[in-house]
Amino acid sequence: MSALELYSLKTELLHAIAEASDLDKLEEVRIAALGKKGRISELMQALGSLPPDERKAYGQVVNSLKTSVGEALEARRRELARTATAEKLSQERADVTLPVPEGPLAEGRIHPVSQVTDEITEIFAAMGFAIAEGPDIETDFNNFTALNMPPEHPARQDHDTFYFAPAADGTRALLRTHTSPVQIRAMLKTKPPLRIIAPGRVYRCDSDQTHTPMFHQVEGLVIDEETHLGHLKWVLEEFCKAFFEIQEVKMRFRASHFPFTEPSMEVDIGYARDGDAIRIGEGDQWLEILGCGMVHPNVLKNVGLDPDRYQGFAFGLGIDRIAMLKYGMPDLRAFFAGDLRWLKHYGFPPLAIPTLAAGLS
Ligand code: 2NL
Repeated sequence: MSALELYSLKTELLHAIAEASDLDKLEEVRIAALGKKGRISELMQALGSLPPDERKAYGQVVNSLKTSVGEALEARRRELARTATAEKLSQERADVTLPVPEGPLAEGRIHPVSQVTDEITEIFAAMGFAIAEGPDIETDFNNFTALNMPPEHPARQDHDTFYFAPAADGTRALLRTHTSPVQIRAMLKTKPPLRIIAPGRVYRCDSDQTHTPMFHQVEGLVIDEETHLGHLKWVLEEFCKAFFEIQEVKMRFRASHFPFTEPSMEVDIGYARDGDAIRIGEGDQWLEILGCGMVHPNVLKNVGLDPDRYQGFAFGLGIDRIAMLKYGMPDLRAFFAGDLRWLKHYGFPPLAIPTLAAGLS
């Protein structure tokens, strides 16, 4: 091939590269030039049959042609890939203001227990509490002994505990009867100050109209050096206002007893009947909603904290009960029956995530 022919081949190939309008077309050009039977590859193969004195100079020309074409191919490939991505992005842009299409996302419902758990954790998270979790299967120490209920303590009987078969060393695992063991684990692991809430499943061998063998609880715990009852009252008042979405709340703290707190209190919230509905926060009827108190010095000692330096408060409430109250669900057992008609009626849309800013419910 003459120098002129080589030059025009180069012009032709560079032109075809520039004209290739997508990556597939560019690939065709590449194969036609540099593929096994491509035009440049054939020139390279023909080198072998040239007389040695011509081979070197001609080889250099063909090689430089090959390099130029290769570089032009790569530059064009990058350019086309970039525009292909931009094109794809512009076509695949999602309009997030469109309604959720028919399908699982529109059909599905969030169980009221999950909804209320999210509402409660959202409120405490905004007050600076961290969320703690632990296993459903617990040790006797974490569930009872550490909480100031030694092996023969009578309060253990009130818990109707599900025990596992004893291990070889005589210890018996159990299904936690409250979420307190989560807070015991937290105190054993993390040095104060501590502010946590522990939501989760708990188990008691008890089943009737108002009790199911598995139910849900949230407990809260604050441990610091100057924590007192005033803090506890404020936290619970703010919680009730936020949870029931009301401006003012009437609350009553009654003396009570728990082995793990001293003093201990049960908290009632005022309400009024309004036909079939009840109005929370006003009126002269009382409804018990939670238990609380200052953490017992023995509990602090049991997790290795000095009760002369640290104090704290704790509280516990039943999620299922408070969900029934807020959303007017009359029958606890329906919660765990798995009836889709019930879930359709009482469940929550999956994308309506409760936040304090947008309103909880
Ligand atoms: C109730 C009462 C309560 C606690 C739970 C607690 C946890 C630790 C230490 C001290 Cl680690 N206390 N939890 C305290 C008072 C009451 O629950 O009626 N729950 C449904």
